[in-house]
Amino acid sequence: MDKFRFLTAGESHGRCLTAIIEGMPAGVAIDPEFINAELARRQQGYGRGSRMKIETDIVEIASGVRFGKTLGSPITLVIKNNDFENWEKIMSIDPKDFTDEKSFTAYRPGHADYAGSVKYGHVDLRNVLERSSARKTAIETAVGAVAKLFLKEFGIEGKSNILQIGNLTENFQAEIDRAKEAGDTLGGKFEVIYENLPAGLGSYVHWDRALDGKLARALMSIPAVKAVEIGENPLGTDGSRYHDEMYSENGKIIRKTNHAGGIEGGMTNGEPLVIRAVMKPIPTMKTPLKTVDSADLTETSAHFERSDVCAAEACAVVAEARIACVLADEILLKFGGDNPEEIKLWQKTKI
Ligand code: EPS
Repeated sequence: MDKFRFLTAGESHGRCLTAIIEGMPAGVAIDPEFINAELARRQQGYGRGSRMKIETDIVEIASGVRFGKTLGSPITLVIKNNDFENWEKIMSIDPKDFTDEKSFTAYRPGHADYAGSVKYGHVDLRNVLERSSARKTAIETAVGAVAKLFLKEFGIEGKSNILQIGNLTENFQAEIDRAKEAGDTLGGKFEVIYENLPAGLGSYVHWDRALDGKLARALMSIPAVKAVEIGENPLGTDGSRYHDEMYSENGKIIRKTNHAGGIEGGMTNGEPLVIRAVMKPIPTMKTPLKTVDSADLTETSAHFERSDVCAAEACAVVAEARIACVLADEILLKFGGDNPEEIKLWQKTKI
């Protein structure tokens, strides 16, 4: 991300989650209620765990916005963790407060615990859990909501749909109830669709400018996402059916299909962007998996505190946010400009 940049910070049970966004032009309308509505969407979905009953994620905008419009300066976002009041001592920055209450050493297979402890030399796996937790996707959703408000200035909007939970393409709730009863978890598949994109975002000239590559990276780095697919699954389809034929109508090029999902040659082609992703089942499980204790290498059961049974609906909202950030960056890369009026000049051209 070259022009729309951001950094996030914050632990799952720390004081707060924070982001600084840099590169947002001036004059973009920012409605905190829209950001909060996106945060609420991320907290919902059938199968979420008890942490969501504690949190009501609300954004505080601490810089970069005045009287409802961006200033062009860095935007600071903060989301308070309500649960921090129960964890203040455990998450203290002061060595005098040391406690091993809430420490754990039984790796959760499938989570970051083992590789994270090897990498950073943490003995207490809590030190890995706190940042590897999907809790950080709350602040990413807030950043994505700011990107969505920027895209809205140009009529670009996104949405998502759940396609599959576990093995099922309908009756998701019964499947989630079954997994919950068994102390198990479920993954899922979802799609994200963005409409009204101009043709020519991304590029074919170099691998790191290809938009499909940037989108895949943005989605694959969401915790638990294991596969990304743009457009229709091309396996088992002849080229004559797969590719979207072109027609001319009233001086405009039109397509009757969109199997390519709006991307050709690493660039948007003006059709809706359709991107699908698969989330694996959450690895923090009530009926724990077999594992090894890092302290003495004895076989034991994996750590369990609390978890979601299925977070695919939340993951889809996070994916919308990540894609919004990539698209905001691409609009700025292609059209530049320091305020929406300058950027909108492209809409007067025939792209
Ligand atoms: C999450 C907050 C976490 C988990 C979940 C996602 O809160 P806690 O660990 O306090 O219950 O509910 O994260 C995971 C299951 C995980 O393994 O990372 C959130 O805000 O989305």
